[in-house]
Amino acid sequence: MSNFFSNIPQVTYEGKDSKNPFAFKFYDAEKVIMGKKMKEHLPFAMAWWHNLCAAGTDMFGRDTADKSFGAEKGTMEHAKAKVDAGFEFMQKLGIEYFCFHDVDLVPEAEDIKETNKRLDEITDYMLEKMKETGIKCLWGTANMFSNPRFMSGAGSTCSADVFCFAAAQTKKALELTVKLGGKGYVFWGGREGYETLLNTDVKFEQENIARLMKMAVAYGRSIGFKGDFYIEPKPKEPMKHQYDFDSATAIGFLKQHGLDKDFKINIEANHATLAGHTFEHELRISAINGMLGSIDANQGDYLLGWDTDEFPTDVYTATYCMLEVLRAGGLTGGFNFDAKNRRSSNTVEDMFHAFIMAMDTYALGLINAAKIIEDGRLDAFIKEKYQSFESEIGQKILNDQTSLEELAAHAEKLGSTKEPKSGRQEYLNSIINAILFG
Ligand code: XLS
Ligand code: NI
Ligand code: NI
Repeated sequence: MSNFFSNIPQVTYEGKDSKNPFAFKFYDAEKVIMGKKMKEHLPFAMAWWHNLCAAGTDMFGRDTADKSFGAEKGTMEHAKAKVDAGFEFMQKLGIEYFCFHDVDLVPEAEDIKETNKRLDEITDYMLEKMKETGIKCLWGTANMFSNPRFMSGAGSTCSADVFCFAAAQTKKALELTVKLGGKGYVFWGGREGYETLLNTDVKFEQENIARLMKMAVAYGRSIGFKGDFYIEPKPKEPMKHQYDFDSATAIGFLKQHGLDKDFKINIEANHATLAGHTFEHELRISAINGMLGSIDANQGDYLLGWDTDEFPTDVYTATYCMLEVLRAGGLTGGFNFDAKNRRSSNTVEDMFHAFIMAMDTYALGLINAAKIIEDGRLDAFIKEKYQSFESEIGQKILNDQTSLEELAAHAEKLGSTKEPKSGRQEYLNSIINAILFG
């Protein structure tokens, strides 16, 4: 076991009165809520890219954090040091899963054959660590947006050769995901979109993305991948128009191309708000379509119009998220912290503070959501709101046993009618506050 974090103690639950900065105040892994342990409700995952690779570089300045982990960057020694550091980090926090892109793991070589060799080597090493620690892979993916060859997209590229590189990376990343026992495989289409219609054949590009996904399903299943494929919707950034705008758009696309049996949605909180939706809206749309798969648990900033990938601190949002997750019967995937420290929080301690805060936020969300469900007033209100559909005419509508003519005759008989029941939004908000803070 490495000790990059020797000055950080094992992080355990100490309760809300604890002043220990390296203890959970709300996340109590073994505590049972609604019949399941907290750690089962909340399979947390570490994002390899943010936690072990990103070091604070932004458009205006270079790295502020040291993520060398004692090795020279760009070497396989560094790749291994990241594995050591990553597993030590996850163990200290009791995080049971990680997520990765292919090129998070190793320095990308000029020649794809060499990159693949490096990937084989590093995943052998990761497998050893996984056996030692019991830590598992939540999902894998291929980074098909950083390399300049993907400047005009991966599946949506205008170059048949580049399309082959996208296929090669997808193939390899699927093999690695299977090798590491990943539960899911993600497509986040960062460059799958366009800037202007003046140079873009949208239909052509979308059909090619579907072709790539179909081949991925066929190959994945042929090598024993039993998990879910995911689309991770995002409306924009880096592209102006991204094809996977939001959950509803992605679900429509999957159904159109017959991919809906193999795919679910990986919903990122920050992407939801960029699409002009609440996080819980995206979760609900996926859930009612049977496609609530996994979550990238971060948050954005309402003052900023891009993917700030902040660690989640908003307890209301976490509560509404967990309400959706509990009502849907849980996730088949998990909660990946696709989040990074702020640029000026640049120490090892900050890495831990971020995860402790984020895990506590979701623990609070879970505790609150369970209270709301157990309280029952919200569910009872919604049930009552639609009660008129229990009437004779309501039942006819629900059972598709009527027609516009019959309904029109019914309306005419009524002549005029009262408006529907009040939505009582403010009253319901006050119930939520009373449950959260009472
Ligand atoms: C970028 C995405 C990305 C995916 C994985 O905005 O969130 O990090 O989660 O490719
Ligand atoms: Ni993400
Ligand atoms: Ni994102």
